[in-house]
Amino acid sequence: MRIFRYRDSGGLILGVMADDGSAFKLDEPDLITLWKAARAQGVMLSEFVAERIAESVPLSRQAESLDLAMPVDAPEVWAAGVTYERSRQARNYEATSGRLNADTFYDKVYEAERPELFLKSTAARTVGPGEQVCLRSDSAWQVPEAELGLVLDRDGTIIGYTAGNDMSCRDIEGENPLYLPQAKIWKRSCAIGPFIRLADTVADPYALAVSCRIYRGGVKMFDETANTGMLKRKLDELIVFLKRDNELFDGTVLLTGTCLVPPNQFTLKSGDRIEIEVETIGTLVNTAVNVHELDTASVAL
Ligand code: DO4
Ligand code: MG
Repeated sequence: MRIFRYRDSGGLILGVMADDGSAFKLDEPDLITLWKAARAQGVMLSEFVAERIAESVPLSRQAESLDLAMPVDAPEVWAAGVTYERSRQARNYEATSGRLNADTFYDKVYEAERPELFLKSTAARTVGPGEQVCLRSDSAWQVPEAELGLVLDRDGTIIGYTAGNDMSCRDIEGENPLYLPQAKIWKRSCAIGPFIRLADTVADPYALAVSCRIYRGGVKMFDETANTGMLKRKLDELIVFLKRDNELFDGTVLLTGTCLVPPNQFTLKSGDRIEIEVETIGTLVNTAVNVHELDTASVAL
């Protein structure tokens, strides 16, 4: 069961896609209101939504053909780093000018009890499906990072799972790790969506294929798939550290780290189409543009 939002003439509408693919409109304005209503009744969110579906007529269109929007207004997006071996290798490469097997702080954080967690984005910097993500003007080595996203409530309970893109500048981070905020945070450097699969309908979050595809002028430049089974950390472990002495807000998204990195020679260019797919959750599609080319009037691809 997957939650989404779509635009129609009346504004943003909350919807749910049932397992057979049929889509339904929900009366609640957003996921958090829905979550609270299920909690107030003491039932699982999927049960609560299933009852609604049973009483409703499906929409005449498939969810994918609607004008999909960001599925939740995440007040903050946090991200975990170096949670996969592939990310550790890539970070070591960029930090040591290719001298692999160097013992770096990335090796240390990969093994340490405390995970790397950083504030990735705020609501105003995060975009949804079909929207443009931006390329920094002072970086010559930029990549998307395909990541499983956890949608959390204020207690750190996982409401659902989504797909996320942690846009990253490898040259800026590689030059000096203290530049991490600049390598990670700028205008439209984070995308999430389009679907949130309800947590209580995911049998095993450690068995999801994650794919990243990049197209340039219709030509596929990168296409790889990994699996959340390769995650070094447990999701609960990441949440425990995120919550520690910290205040979380309903709808916070925690990206769990990338398991896919394009070849070292690759950098994103303006016009590239980025597809990030998480198995059973959905495919997030965005186009990269230079900041000065941003088309704020256009939200759909
Ligand atoms: O250490 C820097 C960030 C790494 C990261 O974003 C990732 O592993 O996904
Ligand atoms: Mg990342």
